[in-house]
Amino acid sequence: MTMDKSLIYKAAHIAPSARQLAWQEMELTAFVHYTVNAFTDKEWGDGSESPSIFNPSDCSPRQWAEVCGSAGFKMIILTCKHHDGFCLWPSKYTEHSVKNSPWKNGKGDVVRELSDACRERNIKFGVYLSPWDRHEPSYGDSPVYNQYFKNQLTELLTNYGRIECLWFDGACGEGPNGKRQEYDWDGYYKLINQLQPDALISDIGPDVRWCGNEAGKSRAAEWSVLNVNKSILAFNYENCITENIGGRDTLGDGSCLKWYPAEVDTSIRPGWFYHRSEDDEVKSPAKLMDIYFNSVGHNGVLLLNIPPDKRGRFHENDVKNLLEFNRLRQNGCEENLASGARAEASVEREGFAASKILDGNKNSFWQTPPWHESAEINFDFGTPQTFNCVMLQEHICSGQRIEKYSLHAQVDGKWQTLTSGFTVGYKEMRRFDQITASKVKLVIHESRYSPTLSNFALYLFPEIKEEAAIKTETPGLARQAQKILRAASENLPEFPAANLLDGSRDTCWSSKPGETMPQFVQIDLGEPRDIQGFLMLPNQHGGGHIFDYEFYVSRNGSEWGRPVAAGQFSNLVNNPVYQKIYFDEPQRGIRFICLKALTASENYDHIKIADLNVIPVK
Ligand code: FUL
Repeated sequence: MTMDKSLIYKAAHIAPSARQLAWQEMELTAFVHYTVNAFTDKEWGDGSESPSIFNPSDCSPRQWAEVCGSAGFKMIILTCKHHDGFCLWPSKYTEHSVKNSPWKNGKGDVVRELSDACRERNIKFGVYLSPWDRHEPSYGDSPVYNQYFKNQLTELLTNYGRIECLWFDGACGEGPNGKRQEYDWDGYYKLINQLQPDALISDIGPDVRWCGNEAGKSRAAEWSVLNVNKSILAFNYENCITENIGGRDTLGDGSCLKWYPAEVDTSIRPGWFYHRSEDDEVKSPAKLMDIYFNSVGHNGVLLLNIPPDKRGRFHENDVKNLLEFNRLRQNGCEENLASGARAEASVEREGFAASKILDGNKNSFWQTPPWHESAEINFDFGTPQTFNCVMLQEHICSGQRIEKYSLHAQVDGKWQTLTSGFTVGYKEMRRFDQITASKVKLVIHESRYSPTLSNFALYLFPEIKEEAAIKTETPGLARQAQKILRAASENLPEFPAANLLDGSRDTCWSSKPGETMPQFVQIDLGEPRDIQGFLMLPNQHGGGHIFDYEFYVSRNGSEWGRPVAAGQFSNLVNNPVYQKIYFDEPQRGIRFICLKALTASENYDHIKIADLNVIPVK
C-alpha cells in the first residue's frame, strides 16, 4: 500500500462519536436568543443595560418549546448569557441577572422554565454562554474572569438536569479600555467533561464546527472528516471562509484527522434578537426550505434561531412560517417513491448487497469491495414514478467516503442527468425538475477506499411559490436623484462612492486604507425629503465594517448639527445583513445625509459599505 493509500484508508475510517451521531440524527435544532436586547432593540448589548428593563409581559418558554416541538425541532439552545453579560438565571456570581429585574419580582428563572418545558416535551436542552462579557468587571483580568465563567458553567451544568449541548461563540472583544481576555478553553472543556460527560460542545468546541457563515449556506463539498491541525478556535476562524476544507489535498499527513461535522446556524430574521422593524422580514417557508436543503440536506445540522419578542413569546409571523416550513418538509418526505424498487449494483462486497439500501434499516448498507472507488447502482421501480428530489445517506459509522456522484433517469430509453454533487455523508438531498421515470441510476464517480450507501429515497415535493425579495432591498427613494456629495476618500478606482447608490449588493465604496478615523460619506438626496431612518448594507465580500457610527442630516449641506442617530453596528463580520436604523423623531425637509464611521470592526484601517439609503416617512 502506498503512503497515499494509507492516508486515504485512514480518512475513510474516521467515524463519529456516539454523541456526534446522536446530534447529527437530530437534524433540526433551534436557537433562542433572548436578553435585554429584546428591550433595547440592539443586536449586541454593551453591558450597561439596567436589569430593570428586562420585563417581559408574558414570557412563555413553554410556547417556545411547543412551537419548536411542533415544527420538528429536537433541541433548543438558549442564550443563557449573551455578550451583554445579563444572566437569564439568578446566578449567585453577579447582580446582572433576572434576579434584579422586575420580571416575576426577581423570582423568575428563564433557564429553569425552558429546561422544564423542553423536558416535558421530550426536547433536548442546550446552553449558550457567551465568554465575551461586556458587563462583568473582571472581564480582561484573565484568571479571575475564567473562574467567574467556570462558576457560571458549574451553575448551569449542575442545577438544570441534563444539558445536551454547550454552545460557545469565539467573540473576544476588548472593552473600550483595551482589556484583552485570554479564555481558558481547555479548562472550560475539562469542567464540562467532568460535570456532564455526555454533553456535546459546539461551534468553538471539539465536537461540532461552525459552517463559516450565519446565512444558512454550506460548501459545495461538506466533509465531516477534517485535518484539524490547529486549535479549535483557530480552526473555526481561519478555515471558516475556506471552500475546500476536506478534499484529498487538505488531509495533511493524516495525524490530525478528526470527525468534525458542520452546523449551519442562522436566524429566522435578519438579526439574532427580536426587532419589531423586522416583523415583515421573517424568512419565508420557501427560504427556510432552501436553508433546510443546504444544511440537513447537505451533511449538516440546522440550528435555526427564533427570537422571542418583548412579551417573551415567539412572534406570530415566525410561528406561522415555521409551522408552514414543517408542513412543506413533511409533505415532501412523506413517501419514498423508490422504496419498492429493485436495486442492483455494478459491484458489491459479499454480505453488502444493494438490496440493503432499501430495506429501511439505517444500520444495514451496501458497500463495494476494498479499493473499488467507483460504482453504479440501478434502481428499477417496475412502474413509472414521478419525483423531483433525491435523498442519499452513507453509513457514516463506517466513515465518510463518497467524493463525487451523479443521478440519472431513463426517459424514452435514454439516460438523462438529473443532478450531480460531491459529498454525501450523513444525508444529501438534491432537488431537480419534476420527472417521471421507472429506472434511475446513481453513479458514484469517486470515493475513498470503498463507498457505502445505507439509504436512497426519491421524493415529490410540492411546488413552492417563490417569495418576493426582502422589502429592504427596494427601499425608499428614487436612486437616480441621489448623488454623493463628499466621501472621506474617493480615490480608489475600484471602490467609488457611487457604488453606494447603485443598488447592487456586490459593489462597495471603500475609504482609503490607512487614513485616520473618523471617516464619513455625505449624500445629496436631490430634493428635500421627510425621512425616519436610514438603511446600510455592509460590504458583502470581506471586512471593513463600521462599528461605532453617527448619522447626521442637513437641509443645506453645510449645517449638520448633532447626530440624529448614533450607536454601534453589531455582528457585521459574521452577519452582514441590512442595518435598518430609525431616528427617535422623523426628520423633515432633509436634503443631505452623512454617515460617519468613528471606529471599524476588527481594527480595520478603512471602511467599506455596499449600499446606503434612507427610509422615507410613510
Ligand atoms: C455571533 C454573535 O455575535 C451573535 O450575536 C449571535 O449570538 C451568533 C449566534 O453568534 O457570533
